Amino acid sequence: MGLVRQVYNYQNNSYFLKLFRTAPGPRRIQLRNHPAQHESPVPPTATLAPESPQLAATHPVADAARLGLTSTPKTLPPWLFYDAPGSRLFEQITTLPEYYLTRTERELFTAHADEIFDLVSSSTGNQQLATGNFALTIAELGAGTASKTGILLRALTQRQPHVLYQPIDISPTALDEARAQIELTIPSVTVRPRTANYITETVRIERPPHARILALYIGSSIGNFSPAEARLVLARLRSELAPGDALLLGTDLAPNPALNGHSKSIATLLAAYNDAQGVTAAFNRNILSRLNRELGADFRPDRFIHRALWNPTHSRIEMHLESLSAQTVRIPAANGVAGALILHFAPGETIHTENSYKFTPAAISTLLASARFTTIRTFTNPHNLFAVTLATAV
Ligand code: AVJ
Repeated sequence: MGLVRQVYNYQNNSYFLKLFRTAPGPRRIQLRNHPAQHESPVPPTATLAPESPQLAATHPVADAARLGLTSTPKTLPPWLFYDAPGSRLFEQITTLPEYYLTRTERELFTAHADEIFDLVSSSTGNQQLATGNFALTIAELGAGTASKTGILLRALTQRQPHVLYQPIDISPTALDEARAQIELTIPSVTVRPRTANYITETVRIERPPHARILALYIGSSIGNFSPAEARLVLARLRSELAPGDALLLGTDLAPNPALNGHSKSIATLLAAYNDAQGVTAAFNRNILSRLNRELGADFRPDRFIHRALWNPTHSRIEMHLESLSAQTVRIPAANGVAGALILHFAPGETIHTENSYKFTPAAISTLLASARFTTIRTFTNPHNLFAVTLATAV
Protein backbone atom coordinates (compact mmCIF):
# COMPACT_ATOMS: atom_id res chain seq x y z
CA MET A 1 0.00 0.00 0.00
CA GLY A 2 1.20 3.48 -0.74
CA LEU A 3 2.05 5.58 2.23
CA VAL A 4 2.66 9.28 2.38
CA ARG A 5 5.18 10.10 5.01
CA GLN A 6 6.66 13.35 6.05
CA VAL A 7 10.36 13.73 5.60
CA TYR A 8 12.41 16.53 7.04
CA ASN A 9 14.55 18.45 4.59
CA TYR A 10 17.63 19.86 6.28
CA GLN A 11 18.48 22.04 3.29
CA ASN A 12 15.44 24.27 3.43
CA ASN A 13 14.38 23.51 6.97
CA SER A 14 10.96 22.14 6.08
CA TYR A 15 8.90 19.03 5.72
CA PHE A 16 7.76 17.44 2.55
CA LEU A 17 5.61 14.45 1.77
CA LYS A 18 6.88 11.36 0.10
CA LEU A 19 4.88 8.54 -1.38
CA PHE A 20 6.35 5.20 -0.42
CA ARG A 21 5.27 1.98 -2.01
CA THR A 22 5.31 -0.54 0.79
CA ALA A 23 3.36 -3.31 -0.90
CA PRO A 24 2.16 -4.19 -4.36
CA GLY A 25 -1.23 -2.95 -5.42
CA PRO A 26 -2.71 0.25 -6.73
CA ARG A 27 -0.74 3.30 -5.78
CA ARG A 28 -2.73 5.49 -3.48
CA ILE A 29 -2.36 8.46 -1.29
CA GLN A 30 -2.90 8.24 2.40
CA LEU A 31 -3.51 11.69 3.67
CA ARG A 32 -2.34 12.21 7.19
CA ASN A 33 -2.91 15.17 9.39
CA HIS A 34 0.61 16.30 10.00
CA PRO A 35 2.83 19.32 9.72
CA ALA A 36 3.74 18.94 6.10
CA GLN A 37 4.24 22.25 4.37
CA HIS A 38 5.21 21.78 0.77
CA GLU A 39 3.01 22.53 -2.19
CA SER A 40 2.51 19.72 -4.70
CA PRO A 41 3.95 17.03 -2.44
CA VAL A 42 2.23 14.21 -4.23
CA PRO A 43 3.28 12.81 -7.59
CA PRO A 44 0.63 13.69 -10.19
CA THR A 45 0.15 10.00 -11.02
CA ALA A 46 -1.09 9.23 -7.52
CA THR A 47 -4.75 8.34 -7.19
CA LEU A 48 -7.06 8.07 -4.25
CA ALA A 49 -8.54 4.59 -3.95
CA PRO A 50 -10.85 3.09 -1.33
CA GLU A 51 -9.25 1.66 1.73
CA SER A 52 -8.76 -2.07 1.52
CA PRO A 53 -10.01 -3.60 4.77
CA GLN A 54 -7.23 -6.14 4.64
CA LEU A 55 -4.50 -3.56 4.34
CA ALA A 56 -6.19 -1.34 6.88
CA ALA A 57 -5.73 -4.02 9.53
CA THR A 58 -2.36 -2.57 10.56
CA HIS A 59 -1.70 -0.60 13.73
CA PRO A 60 -2.32 2.99 12.79
CA VAL A 61 -1.40 4.35 16.23
CA ALA A 62 1.87 2.39 16.41
CA ASP A 63 2.72 3.33 12.83
CA ALA A 64 1.98 7.00 13.41
CA ALA A 65 4.04 7.06 16.62
CA ARG A 66 7.03 5.35 15.02
CA LEU A 67 6.93 7.49 11.90
CA GLY A 68 6.52 10.79 13.71
CA LEU A 69 8.79 10.24 16.67
CA THR A 70 11.72 8.95 14.60
CA SER A 71 11.53 12.09 12.42
CA THR A 72 13.62 15.18 13.07
CA PRO A 73 12.12 17.26 14.52
CA LYS A 74 9.73 14.87 16.24
CA THR A 75 6.05 15.08 15.24
CA LEU A 76 2.74 13.34 15.95
CA PRO A 77 -0.37 13.68 13.73
CA PRO A 78 -3.34 15.54 15.31
CA TRP A 79 -5.85 12.77 14.64
CA LEU A 80 -4.18 11.01 17.59
CA PHE A 81 -5.80 13.59 19.90
CA TYR A 82 -9.25 12.09 19.44
CA ASP A 83 -9.48 8.97 21.57
CA ALA A 84 -12.37 8.95 24.07
CA PRO A 85 -10.66 11.14 26.74
CA GLY A 86 -9.26 13.44 24.02
CA SER A 87 -12.66 13.85 22.39
CA ARG A 88 -14.13 14.80 25.77
CA LEU A 89 -11.35 17.38 26.25
CA PHE A 90 -12.04 18.79 22.79
CA GLU A 91 -15.75 19.12 23.60
CA GLN A 92 -14.66 21.04 26.70
CA ILE A 93 -12.40 23.29 24.59
CA THR A 94 -15.36 24.26 22.41
CA THR A 95 -17.11 25.76 25.45
CA LEU A 96 -14.11 27.76 26.77
CA PRO A 97 -14.44 31.55 26.83
CA GLU A 98 -11.18 31.91 24.86
CA TYR A 99 -12.14 29.40 22.15
CA TYR A 100 -14.24 31.68 19.95
CA LEU A 101 -14.34 29.32 16.93
CA THR A 102 -17.29 27.03 17.75
CA ARG A 103 -19.41 29.77 19.28
CA THR A 104 -18.85 32.13 16.36
CA GLU A 105 -19.60 29.53 13.72
CA ARG A 106 -22.84 28.64 15.51
CA GLU A 107 -23.80 32.36 15.54
CA LEU A 108 -23.10 32.61 11.81
CA PHE A 109 -25.36 29.60 11.11
CA THR A 110 -28.14 31.08 13.22
CA ALA A 111 -27.89 34.48 11.54
CA HIS A 112 -27.57 33.26 7.95
CA ALA A 113 -29.22 29.83 7.60
CA ASP A 114 -32.18 31.13 5.56
CA GLU A 115 -29.96 33.22 3.32
CA ILE A 116 -27.68 30.21 2.77
CA PHE A 117 -30.60 28.07 1.58
CA ASP A 118 -31.94 30.93 -0.59
CA LEU A 119 -28.54 31.15 -2.24
CA VAL A 120 -28.28 27.39 -2.71
CA SER A 121 -31.68 27.38 -4.45
CA SER A 122 -30.97 30.30 -6.74
CA SER A 123 -27.32 29.60 -7.52
CA THR A 124 -27.98 26.27 -9.18
CA GLY A 125 -29.92 27.83 -12.04
CA ASN A 126 -32.08 24.74 -12.02
CA GLN A 127 -35.71 25.19 -13.00
CA GLN A 128 -36.90 22.68 -10.46
CA LEU A 129 -34.99 24.46 -7.74
CA ALA A 130 -36.24 27.85 -8.83
CA THR A 131 -39.81 26.72 -8.30
CA GLY A 132 -38.94 25.42 -4.86
CA ASN A 133 -39.96 21.95 -5.94
CA PHE A 134 -36.79 20.12 -5.06
CA ALA A 135 -35.06 18.18 -2.36
CA LEU A 136 -31.77 19.12 -0.83
CA THR A 137 -29.83 16.46 1.06
CA ILE A 138 -27.13 17.45 3.55
CA ALA A 139 -23.91 15.43 3.83
CA GLU A 140 -21.36 16.34 6.49
CA LEU A 141 -17.66 15.41 6.51
CA GLY A 142 -16.30 14.80 10.00
CA ALA A 143 -19.76 15.28 11.50
CA GLY A 144 -18.85 14.07 15.00
CA THR A 145 -21.90 14.51 17.22
CA ALA A 146 -23.22 17.13 14.76
CA SER A 147 -23.97 19.59 17.55
CA LYS A 148 -24.04 22.66 15.25
CA THR A 149 -25.77 21.00 12.30
CA GLY A 150 -29.23 21.07 13.93
CA ILE A 151 -29.45 24.81 13.25
CA LEU A 152 -29.14 24.22 9.49
CA LEU A 153 -31.34 21.11 9.46
CA ARG A 154 -34.11 22.89 11.31
CA ALA A 155 -33.99 25.81 8.88
CA LEU A 156 -34.16 23.42 5.93
CA THR A 157 -37.19 21.57 7.33
CA GLN A 158 -39.06 24.89 7.12
CA ARG A 159 -38.52 24.79 3.34
CA GLN A 160 -39.02 21.15 2.41
CA PRO A 161 -41.15 18.47 4.10
CA HIS A 162 -38.43 15.91 4.46
CA VAL A 163 -34.63 16.10 4.79
CA LEU A 164 -32.07 13.34 4.34
CA TYR A 165 -28.99 14.02 6.48
CA GLN A 166 -25.83 11.98 5.85
CA PRO A 167 -23.23 12.47 8.59
CA ILE A 168 -19.84 10.91 7.83
CA ASP A 169 -17.34 10.33 10.59
CA ILE A 170 -14.62 7.95 11.69
CA SER A 171 -16.27 7.52 15.11
CA PRO A 172 -19.36 5.25 15.16
CA THR A 173 -20.20 6.28 18.72
CA ALA A 174 -20.27 9.97 17.77
CA LEU A 175 -22.54 9.10 14.83
CA ASP A 176 -24.91 7.14 17.07
CA GLU A 177 -25.17 10.17 19.31
CA ALA A 178 -25.75 12.48 16.33
CA ARG A 179 -28.52 10.27 14.98
CA ALA A 180 -30.28 9.82 18.32
CA GLN A 181 -30.19 13.54 19.06
CA ILE A 182 -31.38 14.70 15.64
CA GLU A 183 -34.10 12.10 15.11
CA LEU A 184 -35.45 12.90 18.55
CA THR A 185 -35.50 16.68 18.13
CA ILE A 186 -36.17 17.11 14.38
CA PRO A 187 -38.58 14.33 13.35
CA SER A 188 -38.77 15.25 9.65
CA VAL A 189 -35.05 14.54 9.24
CA THR A 190 -33.90 11.04 8.32
CA VAL A 191 -30.33 10.44 9.51
CA ARG A 192 -28.27 8.00 7.48
CA PRO A 193 -24.82 7.90 9.08
CA ARG A 194 -21.76 6.46 7.40
CA THR A 195 -18.66 5.41 9.33
CA ALA A 196 -15.72 6.26 7.11
CA ASN A 197 -12.37 7.98 7.15
CA TYR A 198 -12.83 10.79 4.66
CA ILE A 199 -9.10 11.52 4.87
CA THR A 200 -8.05 8.16 3.50
CA GLU A 201 -11.12 7.09 1.55
CA THR A 202 -13.38 8.59 -1.05
CA VAL A 203 -16.76 8.65 0.65
CA ARG A 204 -19.90 7.95 -1.38
CA ILE A 205 -22.67 10.47 -0.90
CA GLU A 206 -26.20 9.27 -1.60
CA ARG A 207 -28.30 11.32 -4.00
CA PRO A 208 -32.08 10.77 -3.81
CA PRO A 209 -33.80 11.15 -7.21
CA HIS A 210 -33.56 14.75 -8.51
CA ALA A 211 -31.96 15.95 -5.30
CA ARG A 212 -29.13 18.41 -4.89
CA ILE A 213 -26.39 17.86 -2.34
CA LEU A 214 -25.19 20.44 0.17
CA ALA A 215 -21.89 19.21 1.61
CA LEU A 216 -20.83 20.60 5.01
CA TYR A 217 -17.21 20.78 6.02
CA ILE A 218 -17.38 22.96 9.08
CA GLY A 219 -15.65 23.59 12.40
CA SER A 220 -12.34 24.62 10.79
CA SER A 221 -11.47 20.94 10.43
CA ILE A 222 -9.76 21.74 7.14
CA GLY A 223 -7.32 23.90 9.12
CA ASN A 224 -5.35 20.82 10.16
CA PHE A 225 -4.20 20.23 6.59
CA SER A 226 -1.37 21.83 4.66
CA PRO A 227 -2.57 23.78 1.61
CA ALA A 228 -1.72 20.85 -0.69
CA GLU A 229 -3.57 18.33 1.48
CA ALA A 230 -6.56 20.65 1.88
CA ARG A 231 -6.82 20.90 -1.89
CA LEU A 232 -6.78 17.09 -2.18
CA VAL A 233 -9.52 16.64 0.43
CA LEU A 234 -11.75 19.21 -1.31
CA ALA A 235 -11.00 17.87 -4.79
CA ARG A 236 -11.99 14.40 -3.69
CA LEU A 237 -15.22 15.72 -2.19
CA ARG A 238 -15.82 17.62 -5.44
CA SER A 239 -15.51 14.36 -7.40
CA GLU A 240 -18.60 13.08 -5.53
CA LEU A 241 -20.61 16.18 -6.45
CA ALA A 242 -22.29 17.39 -9.63
CA PRO A 243 -22.32 20.94 -10.98
CA GLY A 244 -24.92 22.86 -8.99
CA ASP A 245 -24.31 20.98 -5.76
CA ALA A 246 -23.00 23.17 -2.96
CA LEU A 247 -20.40 23.22 -0.21
CA LEU A 248 -20.49 25.10 3.07
CA LEU A 249 -16.96 25.43 4.47
CA GLY A 250 -16.12 26.72 7.97
CA THR A 251 -12.66 28.24 8.40
CA ASP A 252 -10.92 30.25 11.06
CA LEU A 253 -9.65 33.65 9.91
CA ALA A 254 -6.11 34.98 10.08
CA PRO A 255 -5.39 38.14 12.08
CA ASN A 256 -5.26 41.08 9.68
CA PRO A 257 -3.78 44.35 11.01
CA ALA A 258 -4.90 46.08 7.78
CA LEU A 259 -8.51 45.78 8.96
CA ASN A 260 -7.81 48.44 11.61
CA GLY A 261 -9.26 46.86 14.69
CA HIS A 262 -11.96 44.94 12.80
CA SER A 263 -9.84 41.84 13.12
CA LYS A 264 -8.80 39.58 15.94
CA SER A 265 -5.39 40.25 17.48
CA ILE A 266 -2.65 37.65 17.58
CA ALA A 267 -3.19 37.67 21.36
CA THR A 268 -6.85 36.64 20.88
CA LEU A 269 -5.75 33.86 18.57
CA LEU A 270 -3.05 32.63 20.94
CA ALA A 271 -5.44 32.67 23.91
CA ALA A 272 -7.78 30.29 22.05
CA TYR A 273 -4.96 27.73 22.01
CA ASN A 274 -3.56 28.52 25.45
CA ASP A 275 -6.60 28.86 27.71
CA ALA A 276 -6.41 29.95 31.33
CA GLN A 277 -7.88 26.70 32.67
CA GLY A 278 -5.28 24.59 30.89
CA VAL A 279 -7.81 22.44 29.00
CA THR A 280 -5.88 22.82 25.73
CA ALA A 281 -2.66 21.86 27.55
CA ALA A 282 -4.39 18.72 28.86
CA PHE A 283 -5.72 18.00 25.36
CA ASN A 284 -2.19 18.31 23.93
CA ARG A 285 -0.60 16.14 26.64
CA ASN A 286 -3.32 13.51 26.27
CA ILE A 287 -1.60 12.44 23.05
CA LEU A 288 1.29 11.15 25.23
CA SER A 289 -1.08 9.49 27.72
CA ARG A 290 -2.75 7.79 24.77
CA LEU A 291 0.60 6.33 23.64
CA ASN A 292 1.12 5.15 27.22
CA ARG A 293 -2.32 3.48 27.26
CA GLU A 294 -2.27 1.97 23.80
CA LEU A 295 1.40 1.23 23.15
CA GLY A 296 2.68 0.68 26.70
CA ALA A 297 4.91 3.76 26.42
CA ASP A 298 6.36 5.37 29.55
CA PHE A 299 5.94 9.06 28.71
CA ARG A 300 5.66 11.34 31.72
CA PRO A 301 3.20 13.89 30.32
CA ASP A 302 3.94 16.29 33.20
CA ARG A 303 7.56 16.47 31.96
CA PHE A 304 6.36 18.14 28.75
CA ILE A 305 4.99 21.69 28.50
CA HIS A 306 2.19 22.73 26.17
CA ARG A 307 3.30 25.38 23.67
CA ALA A 308 1.09 27.20 21.18
CA LEU A 309 2.66 29.67 18.76
CA TRP A 310 1.61 31.74 15.78
CA ASN A 311 3.61 31.05 12.60
CA PRO A 312 2.95 34.10 10.36
CA THR A 313 4.92 32.66 7.42
CA HIS A 314 2.52 29.74 7.08
CA SER A 315 -0.49 31.53 8.64
CA ARG A 316 -1.03 28.84 11.22
CA ILE A 317 -1.14 28.13 14.92
CA GLU A 318 1.32 25.39 15.85
CA MET A 319 1.04 23.24 18.94
CA HIS A 320 4.09 21.57 20.40
CA LEU A 321 5.02 19.59 23.50
CA GLU A 322 8.35 20.73 24.90
CA SER A 323 10.54 18.41 26.95
CA LEU A 324 11.36 19.99 30.31
CA SER A 325 14.61 18.07 30.67
CA ALA A 326 16.77 15.40 29.08
CA GLN A 327 14.69 12.22 29.16
CA THR A 328 14.40 8.80 27.60
CA VAL A 329 11.09 7.19 26.67
CA ARG A 330 10.40 3.54 25.76
CA ILE A 331 7.53 2.61 23.46
CA PRO A 332 7.30 -1.21 23.50
CA ALA A 333 4.55 -1.59 20.91
CA ALA A 334 5.77 0.96 18.37
CA ASN A 335 8.40 -1.15 16.71
CA GLY A 336 6.69 -4.30 15.53
CA VAL A 337 8.84 -7.34 16.28
CA ALA A 338 12.02 -5.29 16.53
CA GLY A 339 11.66 -4.55 20.27
CA ALA A 340 10.82 -1.31 22.02
CA LEU A 341 11.41 2.02 20.32
CA ILE A 342 13.78 4.06 22.51
CA LEU A 343 13.50 7.83 22.24
CA HIS A 344 15.82 10.48 23.59
CA PHE A 345 14.71 14.01 24.31
CA ALA A 346 17.11 16.90 24.81
CA PRO A 347 16.02 19.63 27.24
CA GLY A 348 13.75 22.00 25.28
CA GLU A 349 13.26 19.53 22.42
CA THR A 350 9.73 19.57 21.01
CA ILE A 351 7.15 17.24 19.50
CA HIS A 352 5.09 19.11 16.90
CA THR A 353 1.51 17.89 17.42
CA GLU A 354 -0.74 20.18 15.38
CA ASN A 355 -1.03 22.85 12.72
CA SER A 356 -4.20 24.90 12.59
CA TYR A 357 -4.21 27.03 9.44
CA LYS A 358 -5.94 30.42 9.43
CA PHE A 359 -7.27 31.96 6.23
CA THR A 360 -8.08 35.25 4.55
CA PRO A 361 -11.34 35.35 2.55
CA ALA A 362 -9.20 35.54 -0.63
CA ALA A 363 -7.21 32.45 0.38
CA ILE A 364 -10.46 30.52 0.99
CA SER A 365 -11.72 31.35 -2.51
CA THR A 366 -8.38 30.43 -4.09
CA LEU A 367 -8.34 27.10 -2.26
CA LEU A 368 -11.94 26.38 -3.32
CA ALA A 369 -11.22 27.33 -6.93
CA SER A 370 -8.27 24.93 -6.99
CA ALA A 371 -10.75 22.14 -6.21
CA ARG A 372 -13.35 23.32 -8.80
CA PHE A 373 -15.66 25.22 -6.47
CA THR A 374 -16.86 28.80 -7.04
CA THR A 375 -17.40 31.00 -4.01
CA ILE A 376 -20.94 32.35 -3.76
CA ARG A 377 -20.56 34.23 -0.49
CA THR A 378 -18.37 34.34 2.59
CA PHE A 379 -20.18 35.14 5.84
CA THR A 380 -18.11 36.65 8.63
CA ASN A 381 -19.04 38.37 11.86
CA PRO A 382 -18.24 42.07 12.47
CA HIS A 383 -15.00 41.24 14.28
CA ASN A 384 -13.81 38.92 11.49
CA LEU A 385 -13.27 36.06 13.90
CA PHE A 386 -14.49 33.20 11.70
CA ALA A 387 -15.82 32.57 8.19
CA VAL A 388 -18.51 30.36 6.72
CA THR A 389 -18.20 30.18 2.93
CA LEU A 390 -20.86 28.96 0.54
CA ALA A 391 -19.54 27.65 -2.76
CA THR A 392 -20.98 25.70 -5.69
CA ALA A 393 -19.42 22.89 -7.67
CA VAL A 394 -18.52 23.99 -11.19
C1 AVJ B 1 -10.74 20.66 15.52
C2 AVJ B 1 -8.87 21.26 14.17
C3 AVJ B 1 -10.70 22.77 14.41
O1 AVJ B 1 -7.63 23.68 15.16
O2 AVJ B 1 -8.92 24.76 16.52
C4 AVJ B 1 -8.50 23.00 19.34
C5 AVJ B 1 -8.44 21.54 17.19
N1 AVJ B 1 -6.60 22.17 18.78
N2 AVJ B 1 -7.59 23.38 20.24
C6 AVJ B 1 -8.55 23.71 15.98
C7 AVJ B 1 -7.87 22.22 18.41
C8 AVJ B 1 -6.44 22.87 19.90
C9 AVJ B 1 -9.30 22.43 16.35
N3 AVJ B 1 -9.87 21.77 15.13
